Amino acid sequence: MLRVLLTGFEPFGGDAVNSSQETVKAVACDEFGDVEVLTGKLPVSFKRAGVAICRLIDEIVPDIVILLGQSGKSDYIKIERVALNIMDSSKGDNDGYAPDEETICPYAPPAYFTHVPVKKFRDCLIQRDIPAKVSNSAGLYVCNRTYFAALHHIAKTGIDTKAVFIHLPKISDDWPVERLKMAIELIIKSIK
Ligand code: PCA
Repeated sequence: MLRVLLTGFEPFGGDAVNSSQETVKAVACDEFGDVEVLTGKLPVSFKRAGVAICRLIDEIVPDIVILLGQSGKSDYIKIERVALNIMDSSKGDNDGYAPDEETICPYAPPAYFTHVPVKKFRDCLIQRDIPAKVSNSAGLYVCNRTYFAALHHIAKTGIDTKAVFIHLPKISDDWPVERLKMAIELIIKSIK
């Protein structure tokens, strides 16, 4: 049985919903046979999101963590390859915290790469006409911070868990929740 931890974020930046959390809720309703999907909701907070994801990983000890986030400006799905050891934001998070080129963890490497096959994930979406690209920067906001926390925690503890971050477009006519859900389910099925 493959154990998947799937997380989304609460809304931020004045939006009423976050496409990542809506997708998590939609995927959670489905059955996957021999895949167990456990879910979590993360705060859009530089200070609290890292602790929250590490706690979920410790509790669930999944084979793979799929972190979802919303990328407002994107009209395709982005499979994120890298997490950088830096946070920066002029507009601030949901706590009003706005780090200015701050290091996330002083004793950690400058970056972590995911161990998942990012091109394989991208291709399984493109084959089904779902626009997707590999991205080499998850930004410097809370998503990157959370991705870094997950990859650093996995490296530090030595557990046999993989992690990947996937940025989703906002929900729209082109991107209804059903389509986002289908994309994430295709990726989950490709892991087996
Ligand atoms: N997107 C933001 C944080 C939460 C989310 O869904 C980001 O890209 O950092």
